[in-house]
Amino acid sequence: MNFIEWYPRGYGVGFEVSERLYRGRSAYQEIEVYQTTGFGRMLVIDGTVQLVEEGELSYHEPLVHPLLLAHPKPRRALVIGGGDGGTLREVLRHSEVERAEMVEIDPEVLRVSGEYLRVASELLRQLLAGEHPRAGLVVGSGADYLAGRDGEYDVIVADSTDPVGPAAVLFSGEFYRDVYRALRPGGAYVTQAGSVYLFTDEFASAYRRMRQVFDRVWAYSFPVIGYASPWAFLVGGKGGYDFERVDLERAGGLELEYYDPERHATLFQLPRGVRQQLGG
Ligand code: AG3
Repeated sequence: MNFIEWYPRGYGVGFEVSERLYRGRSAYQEIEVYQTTGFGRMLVIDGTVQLVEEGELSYHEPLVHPLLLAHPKPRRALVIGGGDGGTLREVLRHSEVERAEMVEIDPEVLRVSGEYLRVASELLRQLLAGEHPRAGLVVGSGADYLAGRDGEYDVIVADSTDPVGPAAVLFSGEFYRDVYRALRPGGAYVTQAGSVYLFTDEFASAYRRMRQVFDRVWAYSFPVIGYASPWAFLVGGKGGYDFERVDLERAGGLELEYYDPERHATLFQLPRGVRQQLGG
């Protein structure tokens, strides 16, 4: 049996699966968990692959660590979405982070991830019980949570589904303005931004929208297991934040498997045509 996620133009990304372990409809979306034969369990939302257990680090590492290693002291962190817990788990590996919050809109994603996936089940249990010493959980809309906040966070990480459905608001100019205001001076924001080749228009328009709001914007990509790769990411900086300079000493303690801080500059390699579409 196969599970295939269909992207535009008949491009598919698939896994051989032995069974479906869960399927349910929450107030926001359809959630499924499959057993793949080669990559552990797989979380699928509205037919799109969110992660495979044996490969999720190829997404969570390049999403979280470049942003935090380029910040001199990321003390306060916010994760928007990421209800499986993988993004917050990576954020908390940075000992500079004194306090992190996760705002997830869909309690069913938290429950199903905790029950079926070995991504961050102990972390999710602690969050749901309000027992984590450095992290807190808010069940609600990230956009509502951020509106009106001013200068509170050093780093904000958005780990959302694609820019259609419940996450569309997280790619709007209004949301980017709220993010910018919520950052402390020298702070920065990162978001996943879709498939470089298959969602190029969405990627390019999110890039341009972010450029209207942030002081500096960087586009980068990484090959992610389970997604139509390379996958795009966008960083928006406030004030003097410099995404091109990472702290290699701090990086040394992280024992990374995919993202290589020594070769940080390779993140910025984008196909020539895509660069042109972004506008140079
Ligand atoms: N967040 C979703 C990434 C987007 C996947 N899109 C797709 N397959 N079309 C991943 C959640 C992992 N914490």
